[in-house]
Amino acid sequence: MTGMDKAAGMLAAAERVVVFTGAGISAESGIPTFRDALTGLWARFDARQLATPEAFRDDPDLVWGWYEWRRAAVRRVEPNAGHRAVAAIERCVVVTQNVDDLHERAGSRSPIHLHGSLFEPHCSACGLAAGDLPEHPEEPLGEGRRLPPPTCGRCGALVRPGVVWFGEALPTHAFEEAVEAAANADVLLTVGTSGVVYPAAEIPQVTARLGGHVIQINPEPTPLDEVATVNLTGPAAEILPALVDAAWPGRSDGS
Ligand code: BV8
Ligand code: ZN
Repeated sequence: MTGMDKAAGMLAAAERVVVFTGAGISAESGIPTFRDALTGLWARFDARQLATPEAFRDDPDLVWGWYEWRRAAVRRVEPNAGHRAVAAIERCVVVTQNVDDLHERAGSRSPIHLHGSLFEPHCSACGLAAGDLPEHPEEPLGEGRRLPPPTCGRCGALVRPGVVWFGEALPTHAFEEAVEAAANADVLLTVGTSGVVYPAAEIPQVTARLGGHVIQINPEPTPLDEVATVNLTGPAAEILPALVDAAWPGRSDGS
């Protein structure tokens, strides 16, 4: 029996399924992963240096420009067959570390965003949601530009990206919901994450600890190999449709 057959059998028999995703599921839509080297204006940085409150405090225009460049990039791409296969898994709970909206645009209803979203900027002081941001006429923003963040309509402080930076707490409700779903899952698919950022990387481990099966989909080994019942090695846009088709023939749109 191949790993795919084993995984498909587990998935078909599961009552409660969680799909836990990282940047790798958006790679085939053309969105660089977090570990991909940064380019252009930000080439001299590691993403982990820029995705911090300190970086925004020290150079808000550089950091805001990076997030606006990423937001514009997401708006220009489409969900891929991996996102669509996840949306074809009925009643699954999607828990994502990604800040893009590709799961939603593929049809997954209310994915849990552990690290926030590019589309929910808010005031860095009073938290007021910043509403719709201006689209940048020069889209695509070439290799990006420094951009001054907008200021809050209520208190005048700088608007910041609606993401969780390193050193910041995850949204409590989202994390509790994710842990609860992972604890009750018969099967958790972990897709396209390097499994090194905490506490998000705890999620697949919760399922494994409580007796659920973890199926990992990734082209390369990660620390989550330790807790995976099955490792399906390869790209998400190829493996996920094949897995959904094997579990429920004809359900994924396969493309
Ligand atoms: C917290 C949003 C406490 C922003 C992100 C030491 C010092 C300081 C902190 C720490 C430390 N040790 C531990 C910590 C905690 C820290 C942490 O874990 N650091 C790591 C680096 C060790 N965590 C935090 O700071 C968290 N907060 O701990 O707060 C606290 C508590 C109370 C009160 C106050 C504070 C917050 C972490 C959240 C950071 N924000 N994102 C933004 O996007 O800009 S994290 C960011 O990186 C992503 O969101 C993602 O979650 C994470 C990892 O990225 P992945 O998604 O895994 O992507 P990656 O690029 O790493 O890997 C891609 C994978 O895809 C690879 O495996 C690749 O093989 C695979 N792949 C490639 N192509 C494909 C594919 N897979 C499938 N198909 C393909 N085609
Ligand atoms: Zn404000």
